[in-house]
Amino acid sequence: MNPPSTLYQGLIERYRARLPIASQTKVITLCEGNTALIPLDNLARAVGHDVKIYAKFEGLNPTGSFKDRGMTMAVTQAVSEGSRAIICASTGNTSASAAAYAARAGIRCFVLIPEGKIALGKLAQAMIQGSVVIQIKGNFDDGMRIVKEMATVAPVAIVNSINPYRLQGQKTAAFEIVDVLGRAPDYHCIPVGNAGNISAYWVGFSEYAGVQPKTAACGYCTEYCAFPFPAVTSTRPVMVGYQAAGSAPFIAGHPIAEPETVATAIRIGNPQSWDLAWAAVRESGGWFDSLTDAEILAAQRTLAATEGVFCEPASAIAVAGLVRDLTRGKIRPGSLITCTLTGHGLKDPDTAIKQSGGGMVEVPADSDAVKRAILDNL
Ligand code: AN7
Repeated sequence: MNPPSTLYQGLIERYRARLPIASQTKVITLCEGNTALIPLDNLARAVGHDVKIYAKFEGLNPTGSFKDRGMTMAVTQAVSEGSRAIICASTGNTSASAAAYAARAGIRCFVLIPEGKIALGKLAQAMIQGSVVIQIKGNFDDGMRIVKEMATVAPVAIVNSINPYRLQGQKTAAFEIVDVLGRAPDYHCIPVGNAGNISAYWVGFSEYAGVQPKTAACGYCTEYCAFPFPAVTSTRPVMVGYQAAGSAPFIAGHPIAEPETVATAIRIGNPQSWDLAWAAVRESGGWFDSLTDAEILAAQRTLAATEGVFCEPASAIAVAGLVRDLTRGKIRPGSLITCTLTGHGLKDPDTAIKQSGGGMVEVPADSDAVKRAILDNL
């Protein structure tokens, strides 16, 4: 029986005409994408500039991060090529997403994670979704190096963002932003780790403007979808990428051997999409910058406490960065700004509880005590 025509069937169905996928291919989907674009009016008011800020809340994807956009494409492609197993290195979210799509497709999934440096929620996802979790005594970059080797010695398909289908799926977030706003934003602010997502957004914004990005080696497949696509809008945003200070190779200008940050999702020293990300920033007239862990955590808190939007630390860096750049005048007043909140706050409950300042009032189980607690805190 066909699904009802009103059912949202995921981003491949929605944007099929712009994706490299054959019509007969069986799609592996969890109905990812179509995430909310949430106005951050309290935040804009607090900054005091005449700006409109929207958050693309990618934590609302089925496994709680933007990775699902790329994973539906990568796993669909891998299965269509006959793969029976996939593999990835991960700081957490990629493993959670890969495990979910592999479960859905009925294939094996191997994930390499850095020992002790992955948020609890992500580990729980990878484990219960039946992937083989391989914890290495090393960091993400070590894992990435080993995964690339494994693909040459074992029948496993890599689903990290070096897989071009990943970026093709992830570019749809930019499409959705333009579709909802009716135009491209003036600035798009985004966290940068392995640098796939900033590259994918640039491809998406460029395609919608009818422009092929100069460095388009990200999975264009002329067989199923080739330029020129019809333009939907005439402009592209300035792309701004933010990194954690202890893990900021794009600021240093070279890989970092021992990256460190509380935002474990972006604890990456040797980004694989180095050239693509630089191309996105240069072509768009944008920039990279870094923020300290304290600034990242403060932004996570502010966003949760003043907008009710709970994202993970790595995502909050986009808000921390855009507020600072607005204050400094790098982002012009009057602008339309979008930012990507890449993952849900529930991914990393430990960090949230630790930094919420023990906001709990303990009282005996009687109504007088509770009443006092209420009146004291009104
Ligand atoms: C929440 O899961 O690399 O710059 O292995 O989980 O495209 O790498 C995660 C990356 C930002 C950075 N925000 O995106 C992984 C992994 C969150 C993330 C990033 C990640 P890229």
